[in-house]
Amino acid sequence: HHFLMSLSIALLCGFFTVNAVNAAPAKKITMSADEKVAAQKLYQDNCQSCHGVDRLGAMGPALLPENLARFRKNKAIKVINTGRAATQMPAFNKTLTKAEIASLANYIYTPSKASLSWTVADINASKVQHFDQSKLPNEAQFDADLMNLFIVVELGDHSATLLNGDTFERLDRFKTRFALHGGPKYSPDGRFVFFASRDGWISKYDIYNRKTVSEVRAAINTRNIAISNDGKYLIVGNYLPNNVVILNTKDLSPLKVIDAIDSDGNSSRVSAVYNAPPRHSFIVALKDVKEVWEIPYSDEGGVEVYKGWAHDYRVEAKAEGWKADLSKKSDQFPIRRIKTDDYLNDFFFDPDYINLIGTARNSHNGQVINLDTKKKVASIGLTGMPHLGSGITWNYQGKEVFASPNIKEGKITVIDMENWNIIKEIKTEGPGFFMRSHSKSRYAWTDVFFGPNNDKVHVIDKSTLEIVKTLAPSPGKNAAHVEFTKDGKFVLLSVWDMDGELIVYDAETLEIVKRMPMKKPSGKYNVFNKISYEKGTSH
Ligand code: DHE
Repeated sequence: HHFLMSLSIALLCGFFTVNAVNAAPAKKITMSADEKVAAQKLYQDNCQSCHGVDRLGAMGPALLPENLARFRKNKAIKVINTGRAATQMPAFNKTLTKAEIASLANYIYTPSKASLSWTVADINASKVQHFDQSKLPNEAQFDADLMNLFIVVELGDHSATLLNGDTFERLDRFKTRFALHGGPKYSPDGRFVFFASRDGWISKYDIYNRKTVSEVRAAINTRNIAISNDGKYLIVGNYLPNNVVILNTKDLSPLKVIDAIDSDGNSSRVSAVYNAPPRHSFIVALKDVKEVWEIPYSDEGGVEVYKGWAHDYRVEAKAEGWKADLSKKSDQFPIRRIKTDDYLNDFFFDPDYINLIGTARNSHNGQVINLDTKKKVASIGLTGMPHLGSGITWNYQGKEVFASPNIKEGKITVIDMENWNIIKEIKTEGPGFFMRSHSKSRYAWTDVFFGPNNDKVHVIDKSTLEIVKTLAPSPGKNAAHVEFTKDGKFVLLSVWDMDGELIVYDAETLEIVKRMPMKKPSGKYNVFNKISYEKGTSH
């Protein structure tokens, strides 16, 4: 049922090493009523001022089973005992007894009795305006190629680095919200970047002024965000509550909250949201129902701007109750429902955004669904657990191919996108998580995120589909996630460790050019590659 979650448990039990991910969903914990009352009192006296009423989070992260699913309880006990470096979290081992700390740790893994609703009023009330945007200069306050900047997320101390992609010098390092996840999203001009934290915080950072300008809490437990082509709208996909929230990027005010409910009335978690640029729409992946949604967002004629579904748009619109007049505020963001045969996890889109490739929950088969006709067009016999979300495409012998790593088996699967046949499975030294390339580079890079070889990365020649080199950037430490510079000439790689590094490689000679110490750097995102939807990168 909890597919991806159980996926991370399976991975943890099987493969994860110390520095990868602290993700082990907690066992269901039960406390007697008396124990709970005592623990609640302890919580109110010691934790509430930072972690919020009803454990919903405040300055500190939310302490609810849903938000802690990736955090082992013994790690929680350790954090309560000794505090957390570089945060406001103090050590409680001097003021609380061992039993009290154990009781608190149990308490935070029990469900909250408070109704876990998060209304528009809550969203509005959470808003933090750090700077008045209208008073900030509209030119970059530093000298650099604004298209070749990088944001590097450093998970280790919940920070991010703004990096000059020509000189590889830091332009800024700033605090982020606790536990960011998914790629941050840039405004189409590259000036602003939006981050999402697992606790539902959305932060808007003004690159030109190197300032976090505003923040809002859109939900209690969030998956990821996507931004519209025109940069006006940001959609937030959530597990708690089961909904998507559409924000105005100008001031992060909520424009619409859409509960994730299928046409039969069943509620579902939202596993992810995506922007589909040629369609002028957001795609919403639903975890617990057999539907995928498309939400057209354009104000210029709404759904009609996309030619692909003009053919049946009016018929469909009528059948599904779409409102034709999308210039009317209340009619904005209609839902186009696409019913699927199976629950779909982990998505990838073809470069034209006509087909969606998803893995079916039980069979792990790839399902190809045409978004225009809403029909399944092919099934791909995939084994293990392909990580489609990290897939990339390139041109191989005159045709478009799609390649994705596999979280369970040591292989990269390469698929012909014309007939959906598997062309090749490239054997790797273990299961991997991320994959990257650039249209100007002949190589694709992939990590070996899981297992004993997680310090290795493979460099694959895109024209032969062979591994040409296996690197060990920092032996013994997990190496993962690369991104190219704007021109494809350099590759930035993470040594995913508390005592980690960002390593810059020459993309052609594969020699190291620079090493920068960083605190568990995870993803890194190049402005140009992201805003131009470069084929070798994530979107
Ligand atoms: Fe991610 C992206 C889902 C666990 C780091 N991850 C994504 C995206 C999805 C996703 C749907 C694409 C969203 C986007 O970028 O807008 N991730 C999931 C899961 O379902 C899973 C397996 C379980 C979970 O707990 O959510 C999961 N992810 C992890 C991790 O354990 C990682 C390694 C560490 C972490 O940060 O929690 C992790 N995920 C990332 C990163 C990206 C990402 C760094 C962005 C990659 C990119 O290059 O764009």
